[in-house]
Amino acid sequence: MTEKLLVPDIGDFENVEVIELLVKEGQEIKKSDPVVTIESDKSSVEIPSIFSGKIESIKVKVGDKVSKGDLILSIFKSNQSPTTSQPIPKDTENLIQEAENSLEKKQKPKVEKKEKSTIQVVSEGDLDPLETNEWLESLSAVIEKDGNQRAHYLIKELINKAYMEGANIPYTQSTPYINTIPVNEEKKSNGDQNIERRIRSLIRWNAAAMVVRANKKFPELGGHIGTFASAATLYDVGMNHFWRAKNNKFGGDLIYFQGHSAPGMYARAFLEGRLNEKQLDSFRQEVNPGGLSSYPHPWLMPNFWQFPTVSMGLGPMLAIYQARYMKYLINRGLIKDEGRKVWAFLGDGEMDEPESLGAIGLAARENLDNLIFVVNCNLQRLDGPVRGNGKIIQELEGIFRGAGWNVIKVIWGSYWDPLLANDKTGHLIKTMNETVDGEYQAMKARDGAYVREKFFGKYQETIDLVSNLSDKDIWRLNRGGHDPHKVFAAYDKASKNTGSPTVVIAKTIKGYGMGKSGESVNTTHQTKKLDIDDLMYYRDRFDVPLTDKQVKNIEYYKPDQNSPEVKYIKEKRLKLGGFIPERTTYAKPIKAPPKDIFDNMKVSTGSKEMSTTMALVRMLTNLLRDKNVAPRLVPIIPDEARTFGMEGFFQKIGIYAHEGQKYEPEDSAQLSSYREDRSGQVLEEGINEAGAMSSWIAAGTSYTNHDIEMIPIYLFYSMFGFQRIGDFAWAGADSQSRGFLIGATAGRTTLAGEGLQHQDGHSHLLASTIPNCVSYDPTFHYELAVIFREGLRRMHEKKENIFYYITTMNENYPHPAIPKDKSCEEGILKGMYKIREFNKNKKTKIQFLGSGTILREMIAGAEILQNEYQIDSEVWSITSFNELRRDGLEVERFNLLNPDKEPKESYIERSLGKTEGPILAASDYMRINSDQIRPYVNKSFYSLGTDGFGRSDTRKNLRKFFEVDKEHIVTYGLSVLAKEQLIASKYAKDAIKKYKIDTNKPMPTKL
Ligand SMILES: Cc1ncc(C[n+]2csc(CCOP(=O)(O)OP(=O)(O)O)c2C)c(N)n1
Ligand SMILES: [Mg+2]
Repeated sequence: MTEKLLVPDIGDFENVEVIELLVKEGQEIKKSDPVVTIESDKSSVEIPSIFSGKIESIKVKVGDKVSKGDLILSIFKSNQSPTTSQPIPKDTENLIQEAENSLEKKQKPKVEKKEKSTIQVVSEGDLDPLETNEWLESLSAVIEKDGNQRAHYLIKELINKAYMEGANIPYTQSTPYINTIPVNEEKKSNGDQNIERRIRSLIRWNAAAMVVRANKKFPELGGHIGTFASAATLYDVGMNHFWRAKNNKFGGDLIYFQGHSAPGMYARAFLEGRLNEKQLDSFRQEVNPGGLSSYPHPWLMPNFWQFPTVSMGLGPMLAIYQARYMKYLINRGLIKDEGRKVWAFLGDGEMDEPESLGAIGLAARENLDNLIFVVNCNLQRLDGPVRGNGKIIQELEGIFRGAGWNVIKVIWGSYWDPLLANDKTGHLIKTMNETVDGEYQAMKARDGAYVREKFFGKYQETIDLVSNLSDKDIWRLNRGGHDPHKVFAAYDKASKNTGSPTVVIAKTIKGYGMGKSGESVNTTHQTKKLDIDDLMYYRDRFDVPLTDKQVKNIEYYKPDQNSPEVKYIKEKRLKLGGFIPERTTYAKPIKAPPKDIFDNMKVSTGSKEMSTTMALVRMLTNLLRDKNVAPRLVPIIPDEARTFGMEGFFQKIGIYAHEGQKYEPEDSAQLSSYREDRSGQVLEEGINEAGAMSSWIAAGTSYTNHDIEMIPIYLFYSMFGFQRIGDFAWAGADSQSRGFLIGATAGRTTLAGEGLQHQDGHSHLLASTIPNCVSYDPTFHYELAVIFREGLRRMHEKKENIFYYITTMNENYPHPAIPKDKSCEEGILKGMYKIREFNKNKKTKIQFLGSGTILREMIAGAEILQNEYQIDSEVWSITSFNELRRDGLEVERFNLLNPDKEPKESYIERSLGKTEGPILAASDYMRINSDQIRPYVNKSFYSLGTDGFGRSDTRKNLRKFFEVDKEHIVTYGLSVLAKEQLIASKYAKDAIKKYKIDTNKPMPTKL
């Protein structure tokens, strides 16, 4: 039977132009196949068929204007019954099935019989201790009989009841200052503890030795001993028992190492035979090949480090978004769910960075049970205690628990277990709760006698508790993060947790084992030199088998390849699939789409006006039809899809949502309805540039972390790009991310109404500071097409480790066809090409260099000059001042270093060398943007730009204010020619008068 396909509800738009017919009469199509593309003045969107069948007749043609309810085509419907939901891709279906099968069946938890113990709480403010005790005994009985879950349930019900009865319950997120995992639930490691301790000692020694040796040779090099000294056990347990490497059978766990603990990772790699002594001796000396970088830097050690973490606060966010991205790939059916984990090691001081905690809500919301944070709470940062007057562990527990994380505190080591078991009155826990971090730190800088006095001495009950312990015994009472048993148990639980991310909060001692020189003292962080006595102490503290002479020489200790230690360490790693960290890539390239996919961007739009942002979105819609590129595109937007006209993507490729869509969206009847989907492709990040950038980095490094090349394209307001997330961009560059950053609604005068904080006049300058960022400021749609395709080719086909920053604007104007000149494409990519020549008068000439939308002002100015002042000109489209400068710099350097050779010509010289007249350059950015190329021009050079604060107004007024409109271009052009003595100054004066230019107006930078 014949059905009619009508224009669906397209929201607020009417009379929208048909810009493409995607089907032909007689063609068989399936339900959901796109049939036409329509375009409003803001966005373009494909209309999908709601029937399967053969097209009988098409009722619209390109250029027609359509509205809701108009007939598009009629179709002879096949019998295939329409389905209401999108079919799930095969891979995804299998994955979901697998995941569901692997879900543990919910069972009533088995209750282990354990020794009866009554919970003890000591509180001075207790009105009726007997009554309290009865309640506590009841609770203990419940725990004993029905387990923790039941106890939790009852407590929750009690709180709810009290709340309903009007009691204002003070809510507390933190638990007593003891380990989360009770002793009887600790999973025991099957490792050989003696040999693991010896290995750990050697790693500790070698890590410290490499820092001390480097600083002995070159004191300026610096380095850190204290961080790794506090974290060695946390790393070793992971390395020996938990972290699975990438190999041909498994994708590998991803470990974000704390930046300052890098020496420990090198020291382990040395024992594993991956690094040699010479390399350790080149720690922090990277200029000559073979040096080891100060911190984890994939750019400098591309086969070793995976994640740059040393700029504190980036690691936590990057890890969260990495874990989320991993789930995204799984849910889209692009990688298998192998139970891989993301581990991030963080400092307790680092947790003060707003970014560190900034995304923990997302981690819980997205149920990232593939994510484990380990916060090394050595209680100190660089200058002093993290929370001298409080307790960082308790604070973090509250924050993470409140956000929905699974929290595992590892506070006390095994030596404390008997004491806690004997704490029948609860005074030990009370003391633990009451003691603040400043005291805990001070105690570990002293000795056992001091701890007895200051800690146990607070109550008679605690004095009694340790009365049979010597001061030495008290000193040996260890912290959880230094106890491999406790750490193992915590990691084991963390790895098995489902449904939420886990944070392991481990208490350690900064500079553990460094003795007087640096253990738990405020200066620990910066200790990089140890004198002989300190080294001897360190050796003895960890039983490192070195002679005094070897210690004096600060020799490394490397056991023989056949020693039990080396065999053990290698065996453990072999069992876990290989070495960590290691950075490899086996991703296949993505073939760049054929040039013709961009053909519609190379013809003139005639009188039709559009913005480059819209042209870009159109281009992406085209790319989504390329079978190689389409599945790999990762569009990322921080709540700006509608601003950029991208709402058509919601229906077409869906918004990623791990829970799918549990509600019928308000706009469900509309073509661009807000569609969330478990296998959705768009990452809609909310108002969260840092998160969006972290997603971009995760996707841009997918080729190495997941062995699949992906094409992230992150669109943002250009002002909220580099300026907002500059440090992430730098980390993305270090990570060798590949992908596109799109600074949309760009320009100081082009984004008219938004005003000072929105109007961008410098993002290109910020982009230029990143060496592997290639940036462009195109004006016309064909320029954008040429640049984008080349980006796809260079990054994703040829695998160059660069990324692209392209600005697009929201000003609508007609776009011409690409010039016929064959060298035009080369020029677009190099940074400049001649777009217009005005030579009617054959007298005086000026060269105009224009960029972005200001190029159009220049073309208009050049026309006025020719027609009204008989001045000829050549107008050059500058697609990238940044790229031109890079080329100029390189050529100049070559020429200076090769004085005897024929000098090379920069691209700028090649383009402008033979032209006549002075140069006037302008862009919608600060003058320094175009000034960048001044040294390579060898001609009189002047520039205009938008220096100063933006403000809201019309584009016309803004351009007048910043003096980049066509009238100012004409006037300044005449003035430049007068200054160069090519014309009389009266023409410039006339123009000033004619255009009512106020010569007394202060510089816009002062307004
Ligand atoms: C963004 C940033 N700011 C400052 C620093 C300098 N810095 C390096 S380590 C450090 C203290 C780190 O303390 P913490 O996070 O507790 O780590 P720990 O060494 O104690 O494990 C500081 C301030 C940095 N690396 N990054
Ligand atoms: Mg610290």
